[in-house]
Amino acid sequence: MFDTLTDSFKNAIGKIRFHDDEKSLKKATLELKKSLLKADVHHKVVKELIAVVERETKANGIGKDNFLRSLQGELTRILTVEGNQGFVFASKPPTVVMMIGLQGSGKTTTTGKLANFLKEQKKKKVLIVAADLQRLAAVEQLKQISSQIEVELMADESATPTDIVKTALTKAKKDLYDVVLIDTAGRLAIDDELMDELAEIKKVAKPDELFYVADAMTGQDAVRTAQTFKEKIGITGVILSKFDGDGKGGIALGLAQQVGTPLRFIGAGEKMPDIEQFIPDRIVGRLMGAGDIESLAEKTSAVIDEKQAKHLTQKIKKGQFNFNDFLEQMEQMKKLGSMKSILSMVPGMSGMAKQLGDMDLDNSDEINRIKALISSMTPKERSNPDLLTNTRKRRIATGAGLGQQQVNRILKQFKNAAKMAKKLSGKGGMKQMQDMMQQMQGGGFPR
Ligand SMILES: Nc1nc2c(ncn2[C@@H]2O[C@H](COP(=O)(O)OP(=O)(O)OP(=O)(O)O)[C@@H](O)[C@H]2O)c(=O)[nH]1
Ligand SMILES: [Mg+2]
Repeated sequence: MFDTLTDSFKNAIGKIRFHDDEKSLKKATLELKKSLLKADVHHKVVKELIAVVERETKANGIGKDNFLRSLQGELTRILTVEGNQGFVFASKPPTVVMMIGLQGSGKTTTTGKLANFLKEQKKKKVLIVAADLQRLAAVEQLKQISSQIEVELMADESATPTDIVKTALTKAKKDLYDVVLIDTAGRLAIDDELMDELAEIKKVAKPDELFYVADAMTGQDAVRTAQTFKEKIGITGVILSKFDGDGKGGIALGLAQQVGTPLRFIGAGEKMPDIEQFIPDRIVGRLMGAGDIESLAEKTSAVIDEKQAKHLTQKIKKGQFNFNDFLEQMEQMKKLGSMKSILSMVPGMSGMAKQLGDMDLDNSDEINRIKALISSMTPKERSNPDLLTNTRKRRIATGAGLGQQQVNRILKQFKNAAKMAKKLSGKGGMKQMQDMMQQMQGGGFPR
């Protein structure tokens, strides 16, 4: 997610040795400055960062370690501004959140993502409120999203936004909801009518949080509109959406400083799991190529059921991994979000995430072929891959619309994967895994 920035830091750090002179420091800071500007970090933010890193490194002794430490400290300082971090629950539920922003910035999608995050990772009861009654399609969109993630929605096309918010709050208190998320309407540009409507809703909702949703692809414009929304309505957090489309990523660095409001979440993808908390020291770890094990652990423990995982390991050990297990695994993987974002949290793997590109579990041809193949099997065949004789394989191939060779290839792959998993799960397997990881690394920072 932060590939370009991570590369910038790596290049700059490469210019300086463990003990070095002022000339190399100059080279390193120049490299840093150039690449930060290229990544779209605001020039004022860059200037300040460079000045501090240069001053501190000189004071502490010019060398790689001091340069790194200073850079790390400065990045954390830039990303940390006064206010809440991640999602903060009100002392008395429900926590009321109002989502605001320009048209098409991603408010509705982000509302769904947040609801999904709160439900899956924090195990909370969430109510979504459709306070965007401008367009019929807007309510329809929210209906689709909330039924997909199985979260309650409050919508009434004939009510006014303030009325529906009132009704929703009463319901939330009565039915003990933990969080109420209010999706509001957007406009192409900031106008008085919109600001009045939002102010009205705010008066009724008395939100604990006002999240401004900023489209990362609009760059510095996102910063300016955030400032205006902050002045006119007041905001307590910024969510940067469409970060997947912004190859440079610099906007995430300067945004909090420039607006003076903490960045709370980053959305990077159109799917519901594609959202991450923005916690400054964790993000700095990732920027420095050190991964973010904490976030990864949170994400996986919320999605992966420990009992089920143990059961599966047992099966793998006994060589009983079957097609049903495979389908189940795929469903769990999907809940984790994109492969790329998962890999970027693993120390030393960010480089690999870049090479891998985005493997989409819904749209990958290969995975669709495997799924088609499995759906053409009888329940017995699914739970026992050894049953697959040639006659059965031919029937399955026809059913799945695949060629005989394709079927053979996929089945062979499946067998090999199960074998490999069995091997890795056995004695010394962990060591093999680590060796494999080590070989794949080499992308991280020298430490
Ligand atoms: N690639 C990508 N697309 C996104 C992301 N967030 C939202 N989108 C897409 O952006 C488009 C607009 O998103 P919406 O959530 O409808 O935006 P909105 O702010 O609710 O728009 P209005 O209600 O019209 O003001 C949709 O096509 C979303 O799928 C993201 O993080 N990444
Ligand atoms: Mg919307």
